[in-house]
Amino acid sequence: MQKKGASCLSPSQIESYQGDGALVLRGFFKHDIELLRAGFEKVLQEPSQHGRENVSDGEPGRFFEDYCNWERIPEFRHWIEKSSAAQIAGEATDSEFIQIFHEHILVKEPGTSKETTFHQDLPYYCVDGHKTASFWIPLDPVFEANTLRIVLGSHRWPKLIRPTRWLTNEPWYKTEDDFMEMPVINESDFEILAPQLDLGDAVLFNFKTVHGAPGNETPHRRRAFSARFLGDDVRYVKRGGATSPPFDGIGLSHNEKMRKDWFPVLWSRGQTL
Ligand SMILES: O=C(O)CCC(=O)C(=O)O
Repeated sequence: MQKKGASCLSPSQIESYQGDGALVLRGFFKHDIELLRAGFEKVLQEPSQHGRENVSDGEPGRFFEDYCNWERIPEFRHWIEKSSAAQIAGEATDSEFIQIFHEHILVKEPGTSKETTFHQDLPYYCVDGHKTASFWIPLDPVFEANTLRIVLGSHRWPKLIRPTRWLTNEPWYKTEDDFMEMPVINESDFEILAPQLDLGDAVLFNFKTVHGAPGNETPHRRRAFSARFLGDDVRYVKRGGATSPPFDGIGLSHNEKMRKDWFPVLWSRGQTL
């Protein structure tokens, strides 16, 4: 875990993050893996009401996800509050302050062929804004065959992509909306980052950055811990139905700032909290 205080990112890393919509961080979290693995196992043992299986009956493997557990899982709370993640998010997004949005766990057991379809996270969320940052931290080493794939520069696409349900591929919202369809993502038309990551490495990406992942046909588990942070331009938005996560009872009006009792400020520029 890094100490707060001095800068975490160099000016060129910040420029890359803002230009590409993603940045690979090497070794930043190598002392946090056991902590995050312990929290991860607790969620698997006792999932929340949000826990979701993404592999249909008869398909091989298991792709399970769950989120919004950090307030009941002390290991996740500790990491979110004490690691340098919020500061990194603040520097990368050039924000005056950073709020936690939520954390997310995703596991693909060995022999899972189910892909994570290419998508943007923002259209699933009840927020809008450009200064956003998600960390994808693998808790098992990942290789080209099972790592996260990021479409560089896609955070600048002119419209949001229609979100879909990962299990069935149906549209997430039932109502008419202003989303565009996902283009076919291939290497001749897009620049795709697919980094091999060791324990302690992470990918940081904007909520608008298109990303996905292949299945996990390796003999090893592929666990990933994601943590999602909000910068100072983020506002609440109403979308075409229940969002993911739903945040029922949030009590905000369209375009209001996100409430600080639910989404605490973890870092402010010039101030160590
Ligand atoms: O781990 C995966 O398969 C996908 C991760 C993802 O979509 C995310 O963290 O936003």
